[in-house]
Amino acid sequence: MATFALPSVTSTSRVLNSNLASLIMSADEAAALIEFGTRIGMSGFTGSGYPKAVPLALARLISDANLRGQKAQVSIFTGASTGPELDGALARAGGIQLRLPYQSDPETRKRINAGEMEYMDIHLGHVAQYVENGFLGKMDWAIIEVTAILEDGRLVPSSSVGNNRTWIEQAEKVIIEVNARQPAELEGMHDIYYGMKPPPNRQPIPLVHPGQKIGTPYLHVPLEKVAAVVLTDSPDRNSPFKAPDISSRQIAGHILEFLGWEVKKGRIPASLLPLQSGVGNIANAVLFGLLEETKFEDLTAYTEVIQDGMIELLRSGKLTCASATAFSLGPEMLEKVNSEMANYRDRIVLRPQEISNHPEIIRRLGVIGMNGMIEADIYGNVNSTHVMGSRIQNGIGGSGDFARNGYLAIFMAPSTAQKGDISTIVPMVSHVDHTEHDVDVVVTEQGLADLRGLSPRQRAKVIIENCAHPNYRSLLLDYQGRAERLSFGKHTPHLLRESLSWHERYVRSGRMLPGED
Ligand code: 0RQ
Repeated sequence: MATFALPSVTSTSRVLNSNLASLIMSADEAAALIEFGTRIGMSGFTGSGYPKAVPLALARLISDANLRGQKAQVSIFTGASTGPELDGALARAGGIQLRLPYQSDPETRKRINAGEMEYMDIHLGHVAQYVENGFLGKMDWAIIEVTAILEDGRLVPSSSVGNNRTWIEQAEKVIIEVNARQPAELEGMHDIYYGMKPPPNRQPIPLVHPGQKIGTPYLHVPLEKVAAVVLTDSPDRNSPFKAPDISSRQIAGHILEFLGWEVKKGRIPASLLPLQSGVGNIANAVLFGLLEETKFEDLTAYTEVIQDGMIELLRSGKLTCASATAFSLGPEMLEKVNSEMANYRDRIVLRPQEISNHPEIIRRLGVIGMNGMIEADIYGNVNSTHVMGSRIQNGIGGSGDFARNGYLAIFMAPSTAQKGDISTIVPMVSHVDHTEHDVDVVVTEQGLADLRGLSPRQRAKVIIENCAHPNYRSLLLDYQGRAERLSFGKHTPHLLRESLSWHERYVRSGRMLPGED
């Protein structure tokens, strides 16, 4: 069971609507309203803006019920990953039947990979319409963290927007957590678009600049749907970013040099095109690299998460505006940003994830997508999610939304993992998230492979020469040479019995390199 204490809060100053104020109750009372077996849409995106009290109380109820021999579980849908009080507590209680669309919690990951929990890994930009189309069944509950409730009942969103509009609209009943720890200055930073009609009546989304606002700063909730209001006072939880190591700095350096060439060739302006940067330390290192780079000015971002590096870019004035669906800050930066939130209100826009990740807008703006990967193969297929083809790490997140639809899809990773026992450049990926058709550039600390305009055999040469670690380069060249001679077809040459043998060897012996095994 979880070890976190429930926050004790009595302040009602952020609940200005008297009807909703009359529904204030404890997290335990609110959790007791939820029936087991239900489908719950919760707020939360990469450790920001997730409900922090009711999920914990629900995990306790589930744990008690399971101890009594009852099989108590719920299905949890969110924006993306959350925090230990949500994913961690509910997973530990054995309380999650189905989880989607993205997670990064160690306990949840363990249970998914043990086959004890169902997990659907969905493009983040698809979730709202999947639910609205009815593909995922009826939503029973929405549990949404907000910053405040206004007199007329409108909700001031908190540090993430995610799928909150959809959960509130689709769920039968709503529980609102009002978190006094979220800065009141968040009011005005959000842009909730309510203009999305279902096909065949869908209209163009009128967004042509990353900083533009096309909706309203507030979430609307039909007051009769609200079953409970719970007061909290807990911080968002995000793991600190590691200081960029040599390998991340080298990867960042290759990308910046490449973008510099693109500017020189006149293909993109010196302000680049709107940047999208994925989760993780390497993505953050690229942003820090941009900070030191003098060639680029007046940058913009159209992305999912505002990380530490992006805040530094905003502070320096290099980045003029950033559009996202959530903050995703390390603990120190979180404190700093929360204390000066008003400074960012005109330069940061937080939107629903169906808009931050919308293909129409990403294509229109020409976003440069930079995302981490688990592995790439010699033809440019990318695996972002599954270690050795079967063990999920996090999920595809928004990487596919940006890779397929952006101006440039860049995938990056160190050339080896697990102290060199794994090559991240392999003959054939063990799971495919981004096909060769969606990948423009592969980068490791060894170098960068620009795959645009190359046939599969040409791509293989560039990826092996530029990106593979020297310990694996000759093995890859040997594979590719033999495949070119012996393959059934010569367009994308493969030796089928051998193509996944590196993974098979690792699973068997703990190393991809051939040895005495
Ligand atoms: O394992 O934690 O046990 O040390 O994977 O890898 O190198 O720390 O890199 O934090 O940037 O994560 C792809 C997972 C990279 C991430 C991935 C092991 C490695 C380590 C983490 P340890 P690193 P990062 C927008 C976009 C998909 C979602 C996405 C990710 C751990 O970038 O989840 O892009 N991307 N969203 O050792 C075995 C390999 C490995 C490997 C790495 N080939 N084999 N293990 N690891 N490569 C944001 C959102 O959508 C929310």
